[in-house]
Amino acid sequence: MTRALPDLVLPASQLVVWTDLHLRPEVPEEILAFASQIDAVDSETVLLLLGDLFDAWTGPETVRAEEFASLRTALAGRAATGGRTILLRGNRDVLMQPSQGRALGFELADRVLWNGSEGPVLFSHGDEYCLRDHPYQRLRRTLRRPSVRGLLRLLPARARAWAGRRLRSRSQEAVSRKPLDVLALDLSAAQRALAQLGAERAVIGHLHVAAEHALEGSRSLQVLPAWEPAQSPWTGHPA
Ligand SMILES: [Mn+2]
Repeated sequence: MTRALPDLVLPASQLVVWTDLHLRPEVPEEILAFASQIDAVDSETVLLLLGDLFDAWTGPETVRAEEFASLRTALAGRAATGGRTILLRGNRDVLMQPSQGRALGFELADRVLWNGSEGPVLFSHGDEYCLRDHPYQRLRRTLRRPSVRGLLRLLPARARAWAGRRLRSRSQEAVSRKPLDVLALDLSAAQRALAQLGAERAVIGHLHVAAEHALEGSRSLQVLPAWEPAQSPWTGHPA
């Protein structure tokens, strides 16, 4: 049993997309760099983040640190001018709740569909296609179980932070933005998702290294690289 957020259909607007930022208080210069990149996105453009905005989201206390002040200000400023920001939950922010996203100025979703100039595009974090990583898929199912998430939310912030650190040290991506095993990717899972939703192209993050995979027919899967300071975003024009 998993509880997925409903798919979101985006309007015909310009998109600016980044993924896998893995922001953490230990690297404040990256938080500052990303905050200025947010400030540079105009309010007509939808800012879409494909997951893992935070290196480990354990609850609202994650962003209370002084190091995150510039990010909080940038997100709130964008929301105040009517700019739309959407975060797709990655494996590092899977415990985030929609109300917690709203409090920071963004919408939370698991998948979004967008009608681009080159056909309908399905955006998601991409871990749902990594079916060959069996231990990770077990962990993913556990963390998405409403009972487990409810339990985690009841823990005091300090206990959650401890659990988050334990989880990170056990995860194969203990190093932020380290390349993940591309062999875990099951292209037929992406193919099925695209066919179901009538989309032509899947765009994901999660693996941290840019790649392009041809699927059946004219369909394709694009993996975006993990964000780095000063990296240009993926941009797209609506149909
Ligand atoms: Mn990641």
